[in-house]
Formats: sequence, C-alpha cells, structure tokens
Amino acid sequence: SQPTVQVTNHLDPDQLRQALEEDVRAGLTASRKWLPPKWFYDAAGSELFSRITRLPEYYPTRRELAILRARSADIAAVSGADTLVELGSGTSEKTVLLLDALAEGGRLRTYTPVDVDAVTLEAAARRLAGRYPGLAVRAVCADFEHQLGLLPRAGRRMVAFLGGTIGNLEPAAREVFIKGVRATLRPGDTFLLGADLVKDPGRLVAAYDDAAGVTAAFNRNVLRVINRELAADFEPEAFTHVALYDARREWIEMRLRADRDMRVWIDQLGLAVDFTAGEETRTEISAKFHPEGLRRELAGAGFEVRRLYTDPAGDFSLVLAGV
Ligand code: AVJ
Repeated sequence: SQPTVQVTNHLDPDQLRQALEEDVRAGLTASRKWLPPKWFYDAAGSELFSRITRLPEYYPTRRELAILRARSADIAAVSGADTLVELGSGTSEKTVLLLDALAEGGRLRTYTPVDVDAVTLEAAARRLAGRYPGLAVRAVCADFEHQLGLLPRAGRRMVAFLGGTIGNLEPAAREVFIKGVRATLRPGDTFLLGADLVKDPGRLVAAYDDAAGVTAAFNRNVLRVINRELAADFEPEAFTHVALYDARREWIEMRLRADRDMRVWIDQLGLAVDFTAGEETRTEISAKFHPEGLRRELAGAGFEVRRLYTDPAGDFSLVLAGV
C-alpha cells in the first residue's frame, strides 16, 4: 500500500553542523555581534515559540488565524491548488484551515511541509496524515531559504509562507528569496504570504518582550543550542533579553545584552569570544510591512497579486499572488 507519510531529509547533519559553525564564527567575531534566528529552533526552541504564539501580547498568530478562518474558502477557490507546500511549517497548527478548505473544494491531494526541525516536522506530518485520510504527506526537512530548488514540482501548487517569517530576512535577502520562490513556480501555481504590518511601536515591542518572559527564554535558547552543539560555555542567564523597534527600518530587533564582562569559550571552534558589559548581540530582525510595500515587492519579483487580506484590526496581512 502507498505510504501516506514520507519524510525526505535534505539536511545532511555534517552540512548543518558546518553552517552552524560558520554562522557562529562569522557572527561572534564581527565588530557588531550577531547570530541568525534560524538556530533558535531546536526541539526546546520550537516549544518555546509555540508558547509565544499563545501569549496575550503576541498578536500575529491569532490575527493570521482570524484571516485564515474568514478567507480560506476564497484562498482555496482562487488558488485552485491540489498541492499545498508550506515553508517553515513548524507545528502546522494553522495549516488545517487551508487543508480543510482545499479538501472541501475536492481537489486536495498532497501536503508538503518544509522545516529545519526534523522532530517537529515529522510529528506534524503524522498528525495531519491521520486527520486527512487519502492525503499524501510528503514532508521535506530542508532550509527553505537556500533549498527552494529541492521542493517537489508535481501538482498545482500553492506555496504558503505563513506567520510573518518573511520578516526575518533583511530587504536584500528578502528580494532574493521572493524571486527564488517565483522561479520555482509555474503558471497556475500560487504563493500565499503572511506578513506582519507596521503598527503602534508599543504593541510591537510588547509582542517581543512579553511579561511572562517566554520570548526572553526563546532568545536565550540560541546560547543553549551553541553550548550543546559546539561545546561552548555561555551562561544564558548572564544575558538580558532586549527587544526594540527600529522605526526607520520598520523592524523589531531582538538582542542579547551581556550583563558583565565575559569571556566565552567555544570549544568546537577553538574560539574565545569576549563580551563587554552592556554589549549587545543581534539575534533576530522581524520586519513589519505596509500593504503597498508588499504589493510592490511581490510585483517587482514577477508576481501578480490576486488578493490582499487583512484582519479587521489591520494588524496582519495575507497576500495571495499568482504567476
Ligand atoms: C516566527 C519569525 C514569525 O518574528 O514574530 C517571535 C519569531 N521571535 N517572537 C516573529 C519570534 C520572537 C517570529 N517568526
């Protein structure tokens, strides 16, 4: 019998490890230190992010869900997709709304979640296969930013990139990424993009600096990942979580501020890193958008914007674009 769940791993552990080593060396030897947000998401980090999505201050997930609840039927009809490819699928919590709508239309055949965290990916794949008998779940463990070329090409696809993760990319990388998605699509395929919108800075900052400290724990988790994977001796508790809004660049920045002078030894890199008291390491940007800007960037990459939805409060948007 046809297996309904198939997991393809494109992340060779050696390559993954090399990418982590390169990122940590490059970021922590730079004059202004930084670490890429990709390394937040080990099993503990994925769990912390999942808790973030339920925080009262963190509105994006709820707003996007509200849009999906209201618009999934329209999205399914306009896309005409039989295959849903989801980039950065995580726990696939929101995906059921899209899958339900596509199934309702009678065309749904394949779901391809794509994520870097193999554990979370496989659990989500099995859960969804159980929920939709007859659905072929072809999970792909990959770094979607750099491995778009490896995505399955069969079927009439809708590529969904939800949650506002597009905001993790700086403008130049974002342009490359959107053009890369465009290049993998054929006529009839669509791109569904979730993006957080510019709003009152107070609300933005609160969403990234919650009262319960879950985002702070998520931010420090990157140090735990480096300790474990590269045999480093970071003291995560000696770093303070910082979230600020850069109004000019219209993005949230998360940083880790050293509470005192410290020397950290990263054994696997043979590297000592000095932090001075108050020094900040940038760990994430989360860009916020204007609807016109989203339209412009998608059109500039060769997409035709078919729908731009927002929630009633105007906090978040979903764009459905064709090629
Ligand atoms: C998963 C990238 C969409 O930027 O809002 C949440 C990650 N970081 N709180 C975001 C995140 C801190 C999240 N994305």
